Amino acid sequence: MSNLLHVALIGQKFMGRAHSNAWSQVNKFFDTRRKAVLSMVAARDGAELAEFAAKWGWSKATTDWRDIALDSGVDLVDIATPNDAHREIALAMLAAKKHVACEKPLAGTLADARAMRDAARKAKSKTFVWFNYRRCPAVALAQQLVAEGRLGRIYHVRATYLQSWGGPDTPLSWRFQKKLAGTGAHGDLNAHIVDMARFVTGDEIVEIHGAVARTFITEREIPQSSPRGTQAKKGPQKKGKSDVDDAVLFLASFAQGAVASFEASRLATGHLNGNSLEVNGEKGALRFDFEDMNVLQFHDATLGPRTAGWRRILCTSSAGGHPYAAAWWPDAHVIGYEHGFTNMAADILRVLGGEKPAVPLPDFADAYETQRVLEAALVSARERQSIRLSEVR
Ligand code: NAI
Ligand code: SOE
Repeated sequence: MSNLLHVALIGQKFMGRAHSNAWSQVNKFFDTRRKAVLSMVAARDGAELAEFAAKWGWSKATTDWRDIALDSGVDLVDIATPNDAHREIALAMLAAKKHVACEKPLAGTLADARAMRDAARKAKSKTFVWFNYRRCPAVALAQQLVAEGRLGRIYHVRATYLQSWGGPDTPLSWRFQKKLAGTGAHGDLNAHIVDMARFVTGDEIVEIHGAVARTFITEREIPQSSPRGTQAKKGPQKKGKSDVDDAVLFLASFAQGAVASFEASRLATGHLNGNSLEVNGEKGALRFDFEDMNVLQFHDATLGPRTAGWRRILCTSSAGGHPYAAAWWPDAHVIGYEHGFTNMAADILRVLGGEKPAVPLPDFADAYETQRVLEAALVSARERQSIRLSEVR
């Protein structure tokens, strides 16, 4: 096995930039056995692609992702395209014997996600899913503390992912179209908090007790395409159907008895990227809020009422063994959004180099379990009844 991992990326916009940054930073901060090489990038926007490749250091660029499947030099394919494209690309890359790291949600639909899980089962190569919030040191520490039994029996999981960018003035994009995205806030945001809740508790959701899915805004302006460098013409704008949920809320039970609530919204005025999780157990409680992402709050109930209380742990101490802290800066020199992706790239390199990741990585089988929970919540909302996960295969 070569100590180099040749990476190809598909998609060059939001996640394309985040992943390019991760792959280009990872060898500088982490001493992994295997090193990333930025080999090829593919995306639809041919006019911007050469500039993007040069800026981020990708050696080759193509507007046809199939070129990557044909390139025997590529070891790992990183999929950062809209959800509807995940399945076709992942299946082609697994067939071409590439490792695959796919963006979340695994797919827009359960059927696509199942096909991806099944293909990964048969493949010799490895799969990964970019549930990046697992790799915030505070979330990784939460997972470790629960696994060590510091919370004891878990009673409650309370998770919300609140944003407000999806108001009526936001134009139509793939994110609002069912055929491209699958769902709206649900697959986009609940996917993250369901993954985080499963990851931190190490437990599985077995029943959805009830759910509500709401589309508040049913049509949006179609953005007018304009030649590069010119303004789009003003005038009456055409509207298109916005047919995904803007918010989905649901209640659930975990196998070991904990009860849980999940809420995702793109219309939660006052919240920009409020991804938060609280877990309450018999011996203590934990809470995380991405808008203060370096901090894990821990309440150690075993201390007794005299000294127990919420403790604010700044998860930046390498001496304290905080996950990923040793790779970055001295204590309290905090990290940001992009570091979660670099931490994930490091763990992918570790796994593919025969080393242990800092904390477990989700693969297609794992992400399929999250997708089943999402599907069960949608069925529960549609049928106005509780759904056992065993009914969703
Ligand atoms: P975007 O719209 O900003 O970029 C999509 C890119 O995919 C564009 O470069 C486009 O040219 C390319 N593309 C689309 N269809 C393609 C095809 N058939 N072949 C090749 N390239 C194609 O989308 P964004 O926000 O980057 O989202 C991409 C994926 O990442 C989605 O699955 C989304 O859910 C996920 N995502 C995950 C985040 C996270 O926190 N982990 C954050 C944002 C997005
Ligand atoms: C938009 O809602 C978005 O970019 C999601 O797509 C991401 O997954 C989330 O992490 C941040 O918000």
